[in-house]
Amino acid sequence: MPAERVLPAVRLRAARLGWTCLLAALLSGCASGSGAEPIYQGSDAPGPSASTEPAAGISPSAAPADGTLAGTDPAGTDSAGTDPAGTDPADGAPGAPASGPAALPAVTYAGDEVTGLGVPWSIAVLPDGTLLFSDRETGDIMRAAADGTSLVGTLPDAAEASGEGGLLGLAVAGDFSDNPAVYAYYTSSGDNRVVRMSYEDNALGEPEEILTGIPKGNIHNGGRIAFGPDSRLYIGTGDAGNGSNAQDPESLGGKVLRLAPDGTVPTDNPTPGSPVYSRGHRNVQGLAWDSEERLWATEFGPEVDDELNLVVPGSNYGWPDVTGAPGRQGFVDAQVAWPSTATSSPSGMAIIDDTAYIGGLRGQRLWQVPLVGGQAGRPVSHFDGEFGRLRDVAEGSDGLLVVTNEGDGGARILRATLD
Ligand SMILES: [Ca+2]
Repeated sequence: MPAERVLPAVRLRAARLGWTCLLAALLSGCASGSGAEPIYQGSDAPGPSASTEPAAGISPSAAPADGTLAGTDPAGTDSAGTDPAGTDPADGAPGAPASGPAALPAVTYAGDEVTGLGVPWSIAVLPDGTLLFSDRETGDIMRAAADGTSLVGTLPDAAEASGEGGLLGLAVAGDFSDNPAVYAYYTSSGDNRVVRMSYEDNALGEPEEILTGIPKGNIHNGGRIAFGPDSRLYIGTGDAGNGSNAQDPESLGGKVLRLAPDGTVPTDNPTPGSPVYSRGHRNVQGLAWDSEERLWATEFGPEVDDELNLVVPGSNYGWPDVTGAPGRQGFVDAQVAWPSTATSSPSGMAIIDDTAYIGGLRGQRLWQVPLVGGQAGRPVSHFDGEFGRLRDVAEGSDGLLVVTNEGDGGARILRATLD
């Protein structure tokens, strides 16, 4: 199944190379075009893109040539990679809009929403604007609203987790107003799991198991959960420190999973009866959808090749066999591969107006990535080092909400406007 899904994409990209090379050859000769990895030809779309990215922290020397923008804009060749679709309107890319590139919104820090936090990991925004956020170490789920901040519930066994585990992702469904419930992903004594709790009068009910048996480890526990535009619950997991989990179709580790809100497996999942939606992931901590309802996911790489992936159901994203965008048959290349985890470690992500906003942990910066027609453009960074590690990003009532992750009371949720 993966091969069937992947090959058409490769063909599409190969078709674009004609355009790419025509343009790129004028600039730099379409260097690797005839090699085994035609896919990210356009990445070197060289000069122009680099010019948009002086502050991004992608090492300038590495940026153009090493696949930083892996496959980001095979069609692109365009400046900033923002215009892949625009350059190849005839390529038949599904859903590719004909609109051209637009300047990326300016991102401006606009104050703190909540301060003095412990180890916040995830935020969920309720329809009335109330914020819920999790604390990884205490297992607390807190509420922040105009009338103050309060505790709405605790998952005590999450607090016993060690390493990177604990209370991780939170999510609320689109029908929250009719069926108020909060979903949480946490590390228990024996596994990682997803539970649902009713939410009434600013308090959570007893947790009900939605999915159990996700492998746990000291590292790579994944943990992001989000409801898609299809009202399904998507779950980003990690390999729990064992790379083979990611390729094992029977393991829930190293996957993007998809479930109905009640925990049952949707009949239209790629593999009947399996929650596995895509595999070959190392540690997924960001999930969000663009305007065409395409799912994007971030994951941590091993020192190199932090990734932003366009998730195609049933596909294989390579870990642990490959990382980044090597163009290996049977694996889907990352659309963005940051050459060093020192500049990224991409965690939570929000997509607003087809621009992704990604919190960088080790990189201590907010990455902004244009997404056009299912292709990522060149990342631009903001807040480099200003607020420490950035753990999660969500869309707020007026721009972004960003969770910082300094620990020891130094963490906060800040606001940023997009203009
Ligand atoms: Ca990968």
